[in-house]
Amino acid sequence: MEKHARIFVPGGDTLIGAALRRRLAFQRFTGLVGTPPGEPDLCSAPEVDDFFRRARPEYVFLAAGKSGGIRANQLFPADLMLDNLLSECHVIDAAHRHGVKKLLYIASSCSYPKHCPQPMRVESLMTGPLEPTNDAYATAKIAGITLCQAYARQHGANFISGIPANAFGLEDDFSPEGGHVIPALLAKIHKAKVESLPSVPIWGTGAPRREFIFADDLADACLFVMQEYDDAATPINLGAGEDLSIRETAELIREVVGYTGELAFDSTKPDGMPLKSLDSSPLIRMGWRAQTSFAKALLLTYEAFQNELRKSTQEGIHVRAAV
Ligand code: GFB
Repeated sequence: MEKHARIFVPGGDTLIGAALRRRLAFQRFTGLVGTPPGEPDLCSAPEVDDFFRRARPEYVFLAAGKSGGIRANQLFPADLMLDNLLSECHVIDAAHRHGVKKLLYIASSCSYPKHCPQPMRVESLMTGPLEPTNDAYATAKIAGITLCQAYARQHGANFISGIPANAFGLEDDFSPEGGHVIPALLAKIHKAKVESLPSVPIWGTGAPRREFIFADDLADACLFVMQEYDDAATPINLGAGEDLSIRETAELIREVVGYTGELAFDSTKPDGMPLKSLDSSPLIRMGWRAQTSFAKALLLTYEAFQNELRKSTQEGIHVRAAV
């Protein structure tokens, strides 16, 4: 991928899309096209087609598609599934018709069956029922993987797929209801600390295990596979190898925030997939390594949350003053 190549990151404002744009800029790729707010409406086929005709991207990192934590997936399965299906179909088809050299589709670890041998290998995809709390979204992500494979088979398109571990990071969704576990707990535990609450509710039993990857490391892995991996028939896992229980995760977050209250596990709330650790040995064998320790990534994410809180409080003050 040449430094001046025309690169498009659909979903440029998502957690992963923003990290990708930051990583591309850091590595001095100067040819980004369609960056927000200039990104086309990915749910509109004519807008996507017109954009590809005008901008003629050569490489596409497909990070688009609404996502959310376990609660968001329970509340809005249709919204999440439709947004991901429409955006991936429009972008993948336009990429083929407008001669994109290579496309990387970013899927999700929930694409694996609920009960899957651990660590999860791509051979296990579609070998069993999905986790019910996110089966709609997961089906859309599996459809994206399969559509890339179909374009590769039918048209010889160099469209590869990456399956990331649970990503978190600077541009995360910190909303307690919609966010994934790390941003949601950072926000909840921070609030408990500020308001001196005696305890914080943690959903589920704390027993499920998750493999996490810092979004900036995931972005680096995406650039790596875009340049080094060409097996369009076989998705590649994008993991950093850190797998810990939700209880351990919550305890680490409590430490980062400096909260001294209790963590109250609420087993009436869903656990989701019991285990979600990835076998990323193909990526590791190719020489990629994550650069950010989990502790450092948690700290950076917490700082980003606090900065966002300060900004929204100032805006709040500003808005009140303007009224
Ligand atoms: O990150 P999370 O929402 O998504 O939940 P999944 C991970 C685990 O953390 C679950 C527990 O066992 C939750 O019950 N948890 C505890 C919490 N407290 C909280 C909390 O306050 N908020 C949240 N969100 N979780 C998602 C899929 O599954 O993984 C998405 O639903 C996507 O579709 C994503 O695939 C990568 O890891 O369970």
